[in-house]
Amino acid sequence: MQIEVRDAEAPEGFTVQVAEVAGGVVTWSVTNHTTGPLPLERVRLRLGMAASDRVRAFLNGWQSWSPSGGSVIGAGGEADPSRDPAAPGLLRAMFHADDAAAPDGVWRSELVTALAYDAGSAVLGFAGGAEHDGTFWLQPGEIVAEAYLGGAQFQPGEQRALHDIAVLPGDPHDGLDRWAAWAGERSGARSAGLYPVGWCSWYHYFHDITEADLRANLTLASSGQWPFDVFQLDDGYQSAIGDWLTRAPAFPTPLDEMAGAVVAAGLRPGIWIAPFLCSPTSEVATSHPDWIVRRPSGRPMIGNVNPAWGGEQYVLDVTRADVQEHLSDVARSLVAMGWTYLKLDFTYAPSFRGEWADSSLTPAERVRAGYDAIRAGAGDDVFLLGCGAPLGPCIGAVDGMRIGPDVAPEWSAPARPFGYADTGPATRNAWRNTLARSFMHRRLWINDPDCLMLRSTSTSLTPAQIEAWAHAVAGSGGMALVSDDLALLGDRERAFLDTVIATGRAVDAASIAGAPPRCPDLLDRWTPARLESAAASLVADPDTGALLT
Ligand code: 9PG
Repeated sequence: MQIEVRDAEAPEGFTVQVAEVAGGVVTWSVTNHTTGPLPLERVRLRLGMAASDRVRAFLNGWQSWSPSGGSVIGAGGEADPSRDPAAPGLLRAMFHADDAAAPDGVWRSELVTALAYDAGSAVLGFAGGAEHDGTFWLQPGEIVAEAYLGGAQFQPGEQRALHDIAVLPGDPHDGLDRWAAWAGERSGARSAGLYPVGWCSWYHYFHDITEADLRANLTLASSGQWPFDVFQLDDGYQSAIGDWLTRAPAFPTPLDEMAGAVVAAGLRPGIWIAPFLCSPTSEVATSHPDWIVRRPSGRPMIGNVNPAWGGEQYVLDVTRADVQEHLSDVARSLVAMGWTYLKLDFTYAPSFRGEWADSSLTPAERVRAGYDAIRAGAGDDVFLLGCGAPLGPCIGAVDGMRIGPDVAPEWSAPARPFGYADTGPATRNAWRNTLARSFMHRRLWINDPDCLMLRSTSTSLTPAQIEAWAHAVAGSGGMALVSDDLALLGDRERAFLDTVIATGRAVDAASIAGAPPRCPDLLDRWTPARLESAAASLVADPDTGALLT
């Protein structure tokens, strides 16, 4: 398959240099050639490919929850979700790097893509994403590689190197593995940690978690009955979004004592924070109004709207030195209390368009600055789990990465009036990304497919769906966290968990040894059905969750 560089496209005042096309790697940079400062949204490289009416593609989403799967570029392919006229701009900004709606007849894949058509197949991928995001805009006969800089200010004469782009002809599964190994290496991936097994409070208790629930589960988890290392408290303990060191009334015990109780039970304390968000009524927002970034309109930036948190949530300006210090302090304090596993959620927010203190940074650099501040406070040994996180900017920053939407006690998501249905909490949505992104495991980080759901009551998952999802978690080699009230699980679930973990460990070991799992039907359908590895083989009907082997 021939892919050649046709030409580069840059806005007035900028020039793109394509310095080298060698060994399948395109090296490029961009310069502000004027005598004044200029903002840069994006530059593009047009790559030609042999004409073909129908191209099958792996479309990768931008952040943890962005849907990823196989589609057809051209007639018959499901359109990019940004084309839904009901989809609000906030969701486009939340689920894509470039918040522009896709043009008619154009599809996008972010950071990496795999393509197959009449004349051959290839994988294209950026070397990383810490300096800017990367989007492939795809249509039959043309691939446009876009470096997204989101309006970053360039000084007069300033030149910036852009992330290299690998073009890897040949088998798409081999290509994805080679790309992930290369990008991980180039971006200093932290992918060598232990296989995490544990418990998480979210998917049974959700926001209603109390200290009493947590302690009841800790008692069960510590009784030797369960093979857990990590015991992770999720959303619900905090006094407000943004105030991570003070507690809600349902959590009377101070956080350091709570971590101590987890350690005393022989487990590693984990805790959830959404470090870049804050509630308008939080202590952090009311005592530091200048820390909140403004939208171009001058109003405070809204990073998420969640009724359970009291509605709109603001975004901290992670480009300010004092905010970075605050983020480091929060992480340092939690670690000093004993919480050595931090789940960092809703971390897409610094990529939103706004009046950031340092206007020279790209959206990707802002996200990374936030993560780097947390790492600086947490230290090198703490396990950082990215969630709601842009993939590219986080390679090298996180130890674990959520690679899909939330599981739920149901298989399919209810329809939503505002589009992006495939991002909603539903086990089927988690399944899609877990299979489609399995090649990233142990190359870019440790994959977090999201939690196992083992209970047979307080759920509308059928026994077959519970089993299919557990096999997907195991077959991906990714993290294995249980998220049920442990009192609801009996000997059968306990024995099943043992087999799931044994398989998961074997798949993980094979991934480390160089043979990660593969999704053979990745390019054939939007929601794949198959996952294969040296240690496990899985086929299920993704519409029903019924296992087929
Ligand atoms: C806690 C949860 C859990 C879960 C995370 C994340 O689009 N949304 O509004 C949206 C809300 C919640 C959500 C994902 C998306 O879940 O993935 O594991 O930690 O937050 O609130």
